Amino acid sequence: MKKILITGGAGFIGSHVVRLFVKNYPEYQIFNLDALTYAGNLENLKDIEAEPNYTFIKADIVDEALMKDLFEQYQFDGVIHLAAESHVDRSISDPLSFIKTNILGTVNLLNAARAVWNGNFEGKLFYHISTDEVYGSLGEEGLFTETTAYDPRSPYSSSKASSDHLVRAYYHTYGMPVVVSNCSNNYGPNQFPEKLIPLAINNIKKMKSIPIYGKGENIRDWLYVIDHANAIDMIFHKGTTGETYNIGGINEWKNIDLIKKMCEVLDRKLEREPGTSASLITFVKDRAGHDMRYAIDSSKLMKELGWKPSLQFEEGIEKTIEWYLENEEWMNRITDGTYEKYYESQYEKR
Ligand code: NAD
Ligand code: TDX
Repeated sequence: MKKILITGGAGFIGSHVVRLFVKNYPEYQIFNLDALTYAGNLENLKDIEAEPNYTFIKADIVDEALMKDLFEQYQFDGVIHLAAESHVDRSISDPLSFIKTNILGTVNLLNAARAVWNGNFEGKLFYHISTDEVYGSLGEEGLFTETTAYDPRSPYSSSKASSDHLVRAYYHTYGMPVVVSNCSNNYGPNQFPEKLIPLAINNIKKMKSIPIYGKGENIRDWLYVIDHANAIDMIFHKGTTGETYNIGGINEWKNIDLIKKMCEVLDRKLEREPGTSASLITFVKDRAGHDMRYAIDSSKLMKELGWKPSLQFEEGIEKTIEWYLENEEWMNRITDGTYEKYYESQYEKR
């Protein structure tokens, strides 16, 4: 039985990847390694926690000795590495924790895998999950491709760029089989409400103001999280070693238009007068170094592996909003005192 280590599996994207692998691959033993930071939530996996091919390991990837011990103990065959500090605003207030987890943590995993695999790479793979933010910021035209030069501009994206380079360095230097994918903004169930979409849903529901940075003109490409998980499955199984794959939704939205669209859907679902939710929109001080536009060319993944996004955005955002409205308890449990403190520190001075 193959042993697959998925890091960060209690987080937003990781939880969908763990569920997909546990359900679709009974022939694999899936190990979910997660430190359970503020962003990690085992409630995201309660439907699969009793499955015989699922094991949870609470551990911090920054702990070098522990990573070595765990690799020796379990002899993992494959790694899908998602654990990271993932929020740009937090990276602006506290860059060091991003350097520790995203750079040192990744190197600890690479070293632990290298020590245990010991040059015998048959059937082994280290798959690093990364972001389109490593490519920097686009103007009105153009798309990021796999050959776009790296130009990260936030502590978060710089730490992810660094980890991408290190993963590729282990391929070139030690011959370790690796693959990297860089994806655009994900949305869907289980996302922590520090990110724009769940934050806006939560605020609209509670009739709190919706903070839009700057003029709301920044553009993001949004992909439904299950489509990302499906792409990860394909790349893990059929991707070419040493290659990079870009993953995107072909779905660009200006922040303000996205929020207006969500306000319409929420007015309808919450049976409010049209325009009620949009009245909560509040323009606030911009994010420092705010990247203007991200847009991804995923044609390599589409042509080589036959992937395509399964959901139109209209359907995806309806499903997402429904999920958050139906899972009020999930939201209430994570927006506790700690979240309130974070929210005040980020937004009271904007
Ligand atoms: P998330 O913040 O929701 O989850 C991160 C998970 O990693 C959490 O469960 C957390 O507990 C765990 N973690 C953090 N530090 C750890 C440590 N030191 N040791 C072990 N576990 C630790 O993040 P996400 O949005 O699900 O993103 C997952 C990955 O995908 C990240 O690598 C991120 O850079 C990448 N990514 C995210 C997006 C997006 O839109 N969210 C897009 C492209 C790529
Ligand atoms: O309150 C807000 N108001 C606002 O206008 C927040 C939280 C965000 N924004 C803007 C900033 C961005 O232009 O909305 C856009 C989306 O912001 P986030 O949800 O914070 O995502 P982003 O910064 O684009 O990064 C996300 O996509 C790439 C993830 O957080 C990263 O982990 C991923 O790599």
